[in-house]
Amino acid sequence: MKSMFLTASAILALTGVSFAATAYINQVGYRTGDFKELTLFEGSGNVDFVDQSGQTVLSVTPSAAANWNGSGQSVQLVDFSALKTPGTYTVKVNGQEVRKDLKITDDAYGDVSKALLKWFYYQRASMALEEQYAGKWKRSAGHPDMGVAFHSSATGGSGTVDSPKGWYDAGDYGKYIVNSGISTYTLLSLYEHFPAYFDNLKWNIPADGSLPDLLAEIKYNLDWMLTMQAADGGVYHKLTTLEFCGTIMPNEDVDTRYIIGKSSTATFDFAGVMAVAARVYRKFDASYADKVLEAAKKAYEWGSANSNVYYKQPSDVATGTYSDNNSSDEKEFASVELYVTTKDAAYASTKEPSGSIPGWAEMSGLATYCKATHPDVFGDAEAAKDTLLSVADLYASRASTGFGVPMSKGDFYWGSNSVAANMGVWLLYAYYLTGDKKYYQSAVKTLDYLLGKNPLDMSFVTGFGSKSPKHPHHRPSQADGISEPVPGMLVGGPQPGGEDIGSQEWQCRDYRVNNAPAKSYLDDECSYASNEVAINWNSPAAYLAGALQAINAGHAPSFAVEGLIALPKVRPVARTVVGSPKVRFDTHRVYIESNGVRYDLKGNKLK
Ligand code: G3I
Ligand code: 9MR
Repeated sequence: MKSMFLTASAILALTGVSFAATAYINQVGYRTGDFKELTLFEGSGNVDFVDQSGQTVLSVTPSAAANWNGSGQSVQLVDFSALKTPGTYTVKVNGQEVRKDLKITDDAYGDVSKALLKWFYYQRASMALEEQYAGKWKRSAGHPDMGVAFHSSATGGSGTVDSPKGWYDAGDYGKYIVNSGISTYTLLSLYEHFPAYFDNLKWNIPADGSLPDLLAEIKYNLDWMLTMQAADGGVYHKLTTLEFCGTIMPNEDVDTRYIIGKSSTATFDFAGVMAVAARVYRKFDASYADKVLEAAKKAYEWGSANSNVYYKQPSDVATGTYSDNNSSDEKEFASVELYVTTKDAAYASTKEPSGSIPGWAEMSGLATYCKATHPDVFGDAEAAKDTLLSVADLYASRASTGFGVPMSKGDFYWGSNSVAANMGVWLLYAYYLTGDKKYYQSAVKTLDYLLGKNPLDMSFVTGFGSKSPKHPHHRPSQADGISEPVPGMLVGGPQPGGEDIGSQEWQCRDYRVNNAPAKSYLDDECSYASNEVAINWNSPAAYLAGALQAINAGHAPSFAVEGLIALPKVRPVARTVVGSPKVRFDTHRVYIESNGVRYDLKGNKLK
């Protein structure tokens, strides 16, 4: 039988109504000299870029429309890299104005990259946040975590232990070793890849100057993690109350906190993180490096003898579980990192490299990073590199069509924004190892997604972009009486699981969109499954934005291929450079050479 129904577009065509085009952009901004792309929905004709004086400075024909299974939309990609003059532009599609907020600036990611890092300061337990650092988000100290008792599940623990400091995990005030593991590792790797860049970068946190800000911040959490190790080397799973508290500030949450559980996964995560920390902190504080390395070795030993002690939530506990009944990936992560630090054959590993995107329960991809970037240490570094590149090729090919992002519909689960951010990080590793621009550009596209080039048309980082989350599930932001949420937080992001939907007063209305996982999101405090924040989500976003900043400031990881860094546009260099300066680069950095003397890009003499 012939259909008696007309399609929506046919009706609109008959009535003469046309769809309004939407242009999805990175709302925070595009870097002047960089690759630039927006995504167009329901557009027809050319896309024009109009400057403040009303002049059309660029006109682009979009790519052919393609479907994206994340949102079920048919969209076109618009490459406007040719626009290289800083400014704010209006975007017109077929003559119709669709955006006024397209920004191009030299330092587009500068503020957001620092804010993503600074958020870890806002998550600090056991100390007050002072106005000079925290601004209007200043708050009293909460959770001293001194003399904490052991829950009966924390085997071997007796009496009490002082376990202060550390970062709150997320929107709740718990401290969980498993999630601290991947978060702390990710930030440590950012420093390890770009030490010269982060030695000088500051974002106004309390620091005595003995460490760069990034390492001072990380140490605040490492110090807490160290308190979670038992005398036998095993590591307790978490430090929380028995139940989540209400919507209150840290100092108001005075329920008793316990050390709960002990697990193989927490122990191996701890071992891997401390092994990296031993390398990173050695040049600043050798005795701290020795201490964390000893802790790593003891943990590894306990984990190896107890590799299937899995966390099971006790019946009287209701806080986050981070349970995972497979510790082989955590062990692999700990093995390779301990091997790099010690070169001790006891930590050698012969596991096949994994192509799994890293996550709190899936650490094997981090071992792939480690092997692929240490060809001098691992006999199978080439195999790890092959795996890394084949996964990166898949991400890059996805990003070359559809919405221009590496994610596919199956990637939208709880914390989807961290899946995206980790894909961006993965792509950067491929770029370091090959210098192939397609990986770099795909990483930029991933950051664009997080900052607004997505079907929700919003930046997922609080305080950044024309539209950003206003009501994250984050107790301090909900309870502090300040209308703007704490800045620099990446929310979990869209996903169709709907775990927070229900009829209780603290639950959400159904916000899922059929066949559009990438639109299944609610900017409401109730939505812990799409709008919570978490340290393991901010850390890969901070890595992605921070690494792009470092690369564009002329830095590269020591293992990167020669010529990784594109020569920057030669800008007037500091007057301290005399003679006829030439911009040069080696595997580590871009520098200026003049009369046989080398300078950094600011004109400081290099050794
Ligand atoms: O990994 C699988 C994936 O392979 C599969 O395709 C997908 C589809 O179902 O599911 C994925 O598993 C999900 C897992 O997160 C991935 O990490 C689970 O469905 C999902 O339920 C699980 O959610 C976790 C959530 O706690 C509930 O346990 C989140 O990862 C985790 O980030 C979150 O953590 C909470 C802490 O417990 C407490 N503090 C706040 C924190 C953030 O919300
Ligand atoms: O705030 C909690 C958040 O961190 C967790 O991710 C989430 C799922 O475990 O639970 C939140 O707490 C809620 C609890 O589970 C049920 N009562 C209401 C709490 C606040 O929404």
